[in-house]
Amino acid sequence: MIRFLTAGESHGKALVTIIEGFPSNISISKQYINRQLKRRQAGYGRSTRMKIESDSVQILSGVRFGKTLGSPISFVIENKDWANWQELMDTELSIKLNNKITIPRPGHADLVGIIKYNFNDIRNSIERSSARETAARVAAGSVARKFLEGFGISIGSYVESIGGIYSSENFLSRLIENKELKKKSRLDFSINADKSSVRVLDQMQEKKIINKIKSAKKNGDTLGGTFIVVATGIPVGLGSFMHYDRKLDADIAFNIMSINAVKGVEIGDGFTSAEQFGSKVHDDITLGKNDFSRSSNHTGGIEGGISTGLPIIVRAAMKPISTLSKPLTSIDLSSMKKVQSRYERSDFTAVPACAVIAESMLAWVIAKHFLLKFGGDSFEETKDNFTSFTKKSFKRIQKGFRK
Ligand code: EPS
Repeated sequence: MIRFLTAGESHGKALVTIIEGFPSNISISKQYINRQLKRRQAGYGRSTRMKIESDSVQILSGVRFGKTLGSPISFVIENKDWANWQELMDTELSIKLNNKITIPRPGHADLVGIIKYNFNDIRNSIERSSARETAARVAAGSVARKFLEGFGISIGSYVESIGGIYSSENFLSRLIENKELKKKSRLDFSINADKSSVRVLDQMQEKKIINKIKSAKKNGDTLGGTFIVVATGIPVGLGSFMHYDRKLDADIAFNIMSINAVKGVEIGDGFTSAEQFGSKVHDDITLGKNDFSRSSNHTGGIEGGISTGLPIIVRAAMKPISTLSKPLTSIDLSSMKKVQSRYERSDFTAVPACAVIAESMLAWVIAKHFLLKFGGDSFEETKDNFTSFTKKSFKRIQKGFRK
């Protein structure tokens, strides 16, 4: 079973990732991971912090001559901004702070964090709850992504809406109706989304969104949005209905919901399907040359907690960033009086980045269930197991049911 841990505070020295459980002989390079880190940093509406950071990974262990060893893989991503925070984030000094943070920002982890951990400075809540940590997750997800690419699995995303501004074209319904993604492993829409400063697929929509972000900035406000993540080239049989915690859709929902500020996750056309007759929702089973398929993909590629072989389609909602320069109401903990909330440098929107982080988390979950199904200590062994199953499973069913 693969697992990863991250460590690091937003303005501490660095972020650390430790990954365990991948087979040996997966090709991986610093450049490959850095490309994903760069995608995560992009997007109109980020804070000036993104001008300071240019995330790049140092591989400390688990890789030799560009291939995984099967041993724990560890990465470090430096926080360049640490140079400006050294004294405030020192691990040993015990300085008397004049600038302790005493006013919790509504919507953030500030208040719940200090109560839970008994802190006397809100800075201690802010640092680890910051979405800066997601850079370390993208590093982990990049190893999963590279591994899956070796089996023809691709993962991509696009932003569906920001601040309630959608495209006039419903690309998601085309995905669900199976009218896109004819080629198994190319996600052209994701490549196109990368060309947009807010990762949308429609230029008119992009213009409207940028104007809305500008007006949010002017008014000291922030915006959230929705995004779609898709994985193609998935074999049948990832996940299981045997136990609640082995269901692929449940695990995806957990992993996507774990991303900072994500408040909703949907697989396929989850919420709209609740309004329809069953005849409009369930996907007819069809027969290909050597496999089964479906006429449409309302289930988002998962039935009974198991992958169907069709693209996995996930939609998620990110709430607006909680730090507003237009103050909300809070309580100053040093006086216990009602005050206006404080402002700290922040993003105005981070939906484009969130979609890239969600790609990494989806890659991670799929790699996890892929290895649970196919196992293997080396990439070659996993490949043998995978090839044997995908070649033989359909034939076994044909033979087993033949009268
Ligand atoms: C974040 C606040 C901002 C973001 C940060 C997440 O950082 P700062 O407080 O230093 O301006 O830019 O995101 C990142 C640094 C990043 O790399 O994504 C927050 O409060 O979650």
